[in-house]
Amino acid sequence: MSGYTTAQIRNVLVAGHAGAGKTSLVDAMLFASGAKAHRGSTSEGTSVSDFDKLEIEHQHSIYTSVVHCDHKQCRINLIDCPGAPDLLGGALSCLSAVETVAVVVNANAGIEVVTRRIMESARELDLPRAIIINRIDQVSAESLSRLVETIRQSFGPECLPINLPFGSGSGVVDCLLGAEGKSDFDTVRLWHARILDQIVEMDDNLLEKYLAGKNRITNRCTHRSSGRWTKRMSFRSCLPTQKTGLESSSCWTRS
Ligand SMILES: Nc1nc2c(ncn2[C@@H]2O[C@H](COP(=O)(O)OP(=O)(O)OP(=O)(O)O)[C@@H](O)[C@H]2O)c(=O)[nH]1
Ligand SMILES: [Mg+2]
Repeated sequence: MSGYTTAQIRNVLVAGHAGAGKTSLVDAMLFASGAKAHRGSTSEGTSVSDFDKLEIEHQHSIYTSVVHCDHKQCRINLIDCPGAPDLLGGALSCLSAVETVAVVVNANAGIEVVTRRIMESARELDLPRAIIINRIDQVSAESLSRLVETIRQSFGPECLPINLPFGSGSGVVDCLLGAEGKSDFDTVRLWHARILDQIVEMDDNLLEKYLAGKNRITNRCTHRSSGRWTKRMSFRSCLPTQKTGLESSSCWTRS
């Protein structure tokens, strides 16, 4: 690797319960970023991350693998961990090597044992966490909405979706910078307002503008302040992998 400064490097642990779709997500990210010309598939035995003979045979990750892709002048190192509870040690031992933990949740199964263990351990280390709700094409908008509420009850009401799904999970709409657009559940405006409320709490200048009138806050301000927000908050997201794999919908919470 060359040409990247330390500030341009992101180390992200991709963890979560077995079958949540971590390896598929990593394959989708490698493809969407252009790191791979073809999208790997665990079920077809062509995954970049699950390349071992046993992994291909069992269609589950057994070993932790490190892959990377480049995005917006950053080198992103992705550490894909096995999600079987017996292999949890693989994920836990990587926590000290990353700055962010992406916790993938299977929308079909909801919060599972490994989800909680990883969330707890990452919180103890004060690591920002992103919850990615995956396999959203397999559930109804109602159950997805219920899952978001369960996540907020379990991990804190500060968890807010950054994107919401639309078109029966075929895509997502941005709630961080946009307040318009259609979603399969709830309005984008509602979640955008909640995110904005949290962001302005951390920035006095922005709070002043906010109190003077919401329309005085530009996307540029929101984006700039959201950087500080992400450093002080944990970051959680929902991300459908069946399309590009890089669209995302996210929630945030205090550590
Ligand atoms: N329908 C649908 N299936 C998915 C999605 N993501 C993953 N899958 C399927 O879910 C199964 C499990 O995916 P993996 O990527 O191997 O899951 P994992 O979290 O890496 O599992 P472990 O390695 O065992 O921890 C595979 O059959 C994938 O094809 C998705 O977004 N939609
Ligand atoms: Mg895997």
